[in-house]
Amino acid sequence: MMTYQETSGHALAGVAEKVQAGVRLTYEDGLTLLASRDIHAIGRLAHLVRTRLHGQKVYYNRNRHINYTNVCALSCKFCSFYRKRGEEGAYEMPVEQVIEVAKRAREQGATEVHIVGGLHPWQKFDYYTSMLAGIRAACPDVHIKAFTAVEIVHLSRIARLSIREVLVALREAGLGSLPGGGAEIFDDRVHDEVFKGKVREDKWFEVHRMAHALGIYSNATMLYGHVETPQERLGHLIKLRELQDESLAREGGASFNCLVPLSFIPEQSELGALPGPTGLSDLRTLAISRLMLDNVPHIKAFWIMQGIGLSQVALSWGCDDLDGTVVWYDITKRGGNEGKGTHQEMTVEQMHRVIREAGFVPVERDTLYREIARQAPERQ
Ligand code: V47
Repeated sequence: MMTYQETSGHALAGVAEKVQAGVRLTYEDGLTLLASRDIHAIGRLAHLVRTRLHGQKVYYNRNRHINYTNVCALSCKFCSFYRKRGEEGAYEMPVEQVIEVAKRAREQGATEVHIVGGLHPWQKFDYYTSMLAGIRAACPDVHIKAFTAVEIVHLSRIARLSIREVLVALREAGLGSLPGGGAEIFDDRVHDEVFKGKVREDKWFEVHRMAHALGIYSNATMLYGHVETPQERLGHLIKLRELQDESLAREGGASFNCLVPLSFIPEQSELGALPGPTGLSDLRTLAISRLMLDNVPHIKAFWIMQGIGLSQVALSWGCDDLDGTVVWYDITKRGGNEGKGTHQEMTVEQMHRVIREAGFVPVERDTLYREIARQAPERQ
């Protein structure tokens, strides 16, 4: 039997044959990949799959992340973002401020706002619907990707509505799609050790299953490189693959657009003593995500997490998307947490340079991965 320490070249050749033939990989194949020392062979296989799907294209979008509050009822150990109300650094954006930011982003060329925040204990449901309706009215052509599954469950509790009713109400107010956050690692052991108090995987899946049934597209994430084992990472990917199979089989429904593997940043979190993933572990995880999730079209290297340099390399390790221009991001900040790290931006020019230099063709996309053609390059 194969153990985690040893993968023979022969075993990897068996997996390579399957990938070349387009055959779905099993959990055991995933273990073989995880245990292999041949990181370059894994990269080549992932590159084969991403090239089959997307040729030389690398997608990016012009977006603006808006974190409307860092006040959160939860205290997840991996998170350095949350504050308790009244604590130094705690903030809550009024609806008007969120709308203003969206308007400014639109003026600068953004096609998407990505809105997520903490689980605010006292904010009423109409705060969220007014936020969406206000943005919709002020910038009708901006796609609103908002609220993780964890926030959706929180809203269903405060509004005393079912998950279905919350999603329908949010969509009526302007919601376009759901981001993938809050998934972390789908495993009860990891849940209880690192994010006890947060909804478990059943609720995360219930929200995304319902969204897909309602025709609302969504993304998925995986937070890796903390206390989870490689096997638990693999289990996470396979659970996502199963829901995607189900969603794709439903006529007229929606599905996952992409997986965003999030590289754990220990700085300033309660898990600050952990070393965090290395570059090779990032590349291996991204590549194996590409290989295991044969039914999810896009794998995103979110440059905020993996860093611009490694994200550029990741484009040859299975990734076809860099996310966006971002501009402002408060959930994780490299190099300290004193409020200085929130301006995190890649301009369109930088995006093109990074992609071209890696040998790919930059393609601007909208949230649903439709290509956008612009007359002349615009600055953001
Ligand atoms: O759910 C929190 C993660 C997520 C840390 O859908 C951390 O397109 C690393 O989900 N180190 C929110 N990660 C971000 C997110 C996301 C980002 C970009 C694109 C999309 C998308 C979704 O950030 C949380 C959590 O898993 N996170 N703390 C940390 N210390």
